[in-house]
Amino acid sequence: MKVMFEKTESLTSNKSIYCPGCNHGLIHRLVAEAIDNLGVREKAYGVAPVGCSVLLYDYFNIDVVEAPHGRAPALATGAKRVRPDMVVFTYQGDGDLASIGMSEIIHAAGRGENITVIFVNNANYGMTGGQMAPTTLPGQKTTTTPMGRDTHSHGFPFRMAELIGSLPAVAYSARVKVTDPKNVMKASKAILKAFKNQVDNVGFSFVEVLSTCPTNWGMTPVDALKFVDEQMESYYPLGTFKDIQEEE
Ligand SMILES: Cc1ncc(C[n+]2csc(CCOP(=O)(O)OP(=O)(O)O)c2C)c(N)n1
Ligand code: SF4
Repeated sequence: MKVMFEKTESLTSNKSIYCPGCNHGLIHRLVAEAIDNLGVREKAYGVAPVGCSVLLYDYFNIDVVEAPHGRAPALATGAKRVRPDMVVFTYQGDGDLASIGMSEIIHAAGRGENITVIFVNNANYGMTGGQMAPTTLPGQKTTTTPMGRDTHSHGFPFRMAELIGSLPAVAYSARVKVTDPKNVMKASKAILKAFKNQVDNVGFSFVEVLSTCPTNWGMTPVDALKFVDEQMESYYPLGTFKDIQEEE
């Protein structure tokens, strides 16, 4: 019988503690598949953030280190420079990457470190109860913006994939979503490319994945997917914002 689905080698069999309908689990799977496809499981080295994916080592069957808040790109830089043979990636939420660790990510991208960054944008601080993040949409209600994000006093959200893509030393920056099978396939390709770039020494590669947080958004998993499609994507367009291989 043809095998339609099996566990990836780079994931453990541990049960996830993510909330029902959260996209973190699916995004983990895509990262693990990329590592398996490239045959680099033994050389893979993940750097976990603060936030809901802090327990990355429970789910990935690879070496994972826990970085202090927002410092994953700095830790990944050190690891990759000491062991260039390793395949080093960070996996970060929007609070971790675009708020607490904004400086670290911009400088790592500015230096063009040969690492892979997976950025999960769910428009709020998930783990700590749904506070406003730098990515919260204008008008979006969170626990710290109960009247909705007011751009006059809270500023505008950062479009990280565009920002990173504007830096000269960056090799690849893209934004994807995982709300349906077609887009999961596109996300899978982008994540694979971001890892392959590192293996091929192409340079700093960044993939932003629009993601759900049904718990803090106060939505069903289905409505949360619709929110990504109908609200998030209009502020955060999908696409490739930098690809030096395409430019050559
Ligand atoms: C310097 C600092 N600021 C804030 C916190 C609290 N904190 C821990 S996890 C977290 C949320 C991170 O959210 P995000 O990165 O968006 O990931 P998610 O949980 O949504 O996946 C916060 C604010 C902290 N521990 N230290
Ligand atoms: S709080 Fe949000 S981001 Fe965290 S596991 Fe639950 S749904 Fe996912």
